[in-house]
Amino acid sequence: MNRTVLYIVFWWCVSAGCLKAEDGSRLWFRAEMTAQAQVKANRESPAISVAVEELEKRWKGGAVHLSLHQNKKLRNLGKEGYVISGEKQTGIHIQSASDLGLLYGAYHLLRLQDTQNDNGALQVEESPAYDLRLLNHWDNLDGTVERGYAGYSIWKWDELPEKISPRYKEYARANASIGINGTVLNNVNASPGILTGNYLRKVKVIADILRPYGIKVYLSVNFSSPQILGGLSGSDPLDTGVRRWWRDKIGEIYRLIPDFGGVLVKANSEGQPGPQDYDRTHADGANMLADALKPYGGIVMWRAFVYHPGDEDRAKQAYQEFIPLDGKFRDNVILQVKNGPIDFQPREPFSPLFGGMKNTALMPELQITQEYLGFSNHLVFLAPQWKEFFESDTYCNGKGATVAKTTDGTIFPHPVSAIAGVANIGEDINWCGHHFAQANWYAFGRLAWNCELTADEIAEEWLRMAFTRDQAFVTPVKEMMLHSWDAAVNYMMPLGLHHIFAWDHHYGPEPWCDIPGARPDWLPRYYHNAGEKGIGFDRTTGGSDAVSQYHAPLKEYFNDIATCPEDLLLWFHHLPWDHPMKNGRTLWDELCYRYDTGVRQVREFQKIWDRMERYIDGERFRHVQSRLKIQSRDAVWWKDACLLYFQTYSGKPIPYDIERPVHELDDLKKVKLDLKHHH
Ligand code: GCV
Repeated sequence: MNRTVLYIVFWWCVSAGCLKAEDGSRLWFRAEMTAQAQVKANRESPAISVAVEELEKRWKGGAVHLSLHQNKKLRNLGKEGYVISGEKQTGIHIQSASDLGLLYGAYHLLRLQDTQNDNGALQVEESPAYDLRLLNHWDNLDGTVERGYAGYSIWKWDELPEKISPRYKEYARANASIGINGTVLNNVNASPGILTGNYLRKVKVIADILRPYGIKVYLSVNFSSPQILGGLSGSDPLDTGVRRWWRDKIGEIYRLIPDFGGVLVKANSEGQPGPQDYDRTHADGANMLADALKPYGGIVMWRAFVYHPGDEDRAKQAYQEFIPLDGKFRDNVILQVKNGPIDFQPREPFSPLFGGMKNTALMPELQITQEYLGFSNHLVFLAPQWKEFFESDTYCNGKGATVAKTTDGTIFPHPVSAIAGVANIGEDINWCGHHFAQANWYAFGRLAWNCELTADEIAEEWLRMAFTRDQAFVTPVKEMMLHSWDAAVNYMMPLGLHHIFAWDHHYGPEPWCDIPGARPDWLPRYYHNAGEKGIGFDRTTGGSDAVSQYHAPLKEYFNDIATCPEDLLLWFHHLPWDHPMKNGRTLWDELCYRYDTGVRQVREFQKIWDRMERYIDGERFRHVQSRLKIQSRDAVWWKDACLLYFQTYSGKPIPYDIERPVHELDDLKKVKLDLKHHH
């Protein structure tokens, strides 16, 4: 072919869309936008325009009618619910009592088209499990992201409000398509600067872009803002001047952003200021902000992530702090509680605050970003972890009182229900660092909408949209995803071990870590307690008694070695190395086998992945392949580090039938990664 012909072929390809880069930038929107569907709506609104446009460009079936109207059935589905009926070829009807319901209905229909083979007669009725489904960005104003592994922040504060990154709209669309309806733009370790007029004008621009997609903006606020920004002598929540400052500031925000969602607060936690600095309680602090937000319908999300160095078991402290305040919060305050009692560990029992606080609205906080799960190097699909959490029985109301039911309004009705996920989004071209980390963002949204979906269903949907519908690819890769969390727990912290990470950055093992003068509750030894006699944290009635924060009969189950789930054994018990496990092995041997299993699982993932080369694009294939190599090496690193270190106490051989260590403990102790984490 001569040059001219080549050139023509090239441009034909570009215009036909066949040269799209498979760099992950399109997320789960890889289907063509070339349809020309007939779409009609009985009303107009910015959200309806988005719905119409999405359907016109992507729906490959008969006419779609969107109708916003009120009837009993639609009202019962709530303001975001919808009904879809009809048949693909002859025509579809989407109905809702609100324009946002129509938008969600449109995305639902398109998802069916993108993931299902058969679109026969449709009869769908949906409404979300949680009212507020939020992302929390731990993004700093200087563009860095705390615990972010996908590059700098997507929020370009120095360019705003003049320059608008095209990513803001793509972000809005991706979130709306999975039902996310709110976002906290900045880090909970909050700079007071976010509340200056200068920044609020930037925030307004983002809010305006997200609004048609049904996404409200929220901000993390620094409790000392009245003092730092307002020049007051302090920030005592009961001081009239302080209260006035907040009222004025909140009023200023609502003049710019009339549908501003509210604030998120990390107070008296890890060095952040808070009401206790003035001998006031968390309720005093939260209620002050709630009063300022109330006239506008805004909410306060007050975090329960508090712990102090001292003799008390860290796992017990949030419960001790907040249970006495149960019922003392305003009705527009929601306590935001991490899934587990410590801190997003690879595996934790659920926090006993769930089911413990009966007169205060509680919202779960999940971590989408993989702070403790190999950053964006490890492939770890988190839906199985979150499902375990949602389905955990708190027994607060007899059997079947799952965490989901205690928070979604089923057992404790409160004015609003909510859930948050700490985002894994950054400016990387593929958004999340690892292509498969996108699946965690996706899964969070889907579960926040419907926590009864299975991890299997979510993985299947995502794979079909993000890669291909070919089952020769989807089936094995889905299996890999569904086992990936289990694998990570095995090679990092099996049997209930927790927090044995490297200091500060949390990438890699450092069970030996000892920093002179460091807070003991920031050191691994505090958690594993390994010694010649055994290993584990005794949280039984004879130990720290953390078990007693759970309802009966769960506390008895956890307390008794015979009934404590082995996956959480060393979370609740300190046991001798030769403690007999249910399968007849000793604890030491079982620990060795679990670490070894984790390594073998990752090697299996590599084999699965390499077989997939012919089904997908080379670009993403190679990227994931290279990350799996890192994960495999890291798994061996974890196994060797933990087993060789614990062996110095157990004094027992690593069972001879498992792979031998390939590292020397002394060498591993010298590993110091230069990874910064930004406060
Ligand atoms: C935003 C953990 C993380 C911190 C994080 C904190 C929190 O301790 O390591 O980076 O700070 O949790 O959730 O507030």
